[in-house]
Amino acid sequence: MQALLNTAIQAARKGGDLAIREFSRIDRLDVRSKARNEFVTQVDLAAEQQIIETIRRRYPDHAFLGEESGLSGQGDHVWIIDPLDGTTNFIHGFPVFSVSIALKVRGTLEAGVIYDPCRQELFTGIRGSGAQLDGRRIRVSRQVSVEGALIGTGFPYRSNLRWGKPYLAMLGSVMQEAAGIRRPGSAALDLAYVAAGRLDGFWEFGLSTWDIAAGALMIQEAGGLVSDLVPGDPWLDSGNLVAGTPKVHDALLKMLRPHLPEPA
Ligand code: 2AM
Ligand code: CA
Repeated sequence: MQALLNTAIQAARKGGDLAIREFSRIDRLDVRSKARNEFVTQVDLAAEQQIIETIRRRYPDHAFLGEESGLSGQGDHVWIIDPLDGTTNFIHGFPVFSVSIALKVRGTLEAGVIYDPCRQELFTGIRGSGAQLDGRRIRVSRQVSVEGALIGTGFPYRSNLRWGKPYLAMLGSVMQEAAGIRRPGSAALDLAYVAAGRLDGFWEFGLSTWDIAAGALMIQEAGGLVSDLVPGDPWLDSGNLVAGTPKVHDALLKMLRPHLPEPA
């Protein structure tokens, strides 16, 4: 598994380096222009192609599920790739974004890499072997309650706006207890921060598999918990998830679920 992870690390660094090179040019484009959106779409695509090529050269039989290119190939090994998580930040020149790569083998998440090219921080995890930041073991924080905790989240957007009302009620509840709430804009990086103990908990609706696969594995390997925000709605497919240290996870779940709408 370490050899597979090393290839993913190489690919993530390449993708991240490409993004950061282009990031320095984005300031020169008008923030509202269509050209800017097209430019970012091209960066996403180019980064994803570079990541896939790097892995495919080493593992030609593996399959890929990329945010940009969808599913290609088939087999036991599937690489789940978000080449640029935090696109809205990137478009606006806001330096919080990441590359996320996870490996599923016969349906089980086995390894993950999240690379933050702005800070050059590399988060990794292998099932059964723990999680690391730049090669050093990381663990979730020792926080035991939402009171005093720093909680990460993301707001529902467009197709997830149906969660808008319950989400605002949840935000109200968490605001009353937590030391602070952060909404940085790259879900993959938020999850890596939970694994590293920088955030004590996290919740969001409507994420995609490529946003969360690598980070969720890291949290589990760092001693934390990840689970379904909506009962019976598996988090890896629905993207509705709660995560945190074991106690913060449980407390968050208890605080958030009462605000969910009644099932139809
Ligand atoms: P993205 O940057 O790759 O799109 C932020 O709430 C998280 O939601 C990010 O991980 C972001 O990933 C994801 N997301 C997906 N679609 C989005 C959208 N239309 N607007 C904002 N965030 C989106
Ligand atoms: Ca994403």
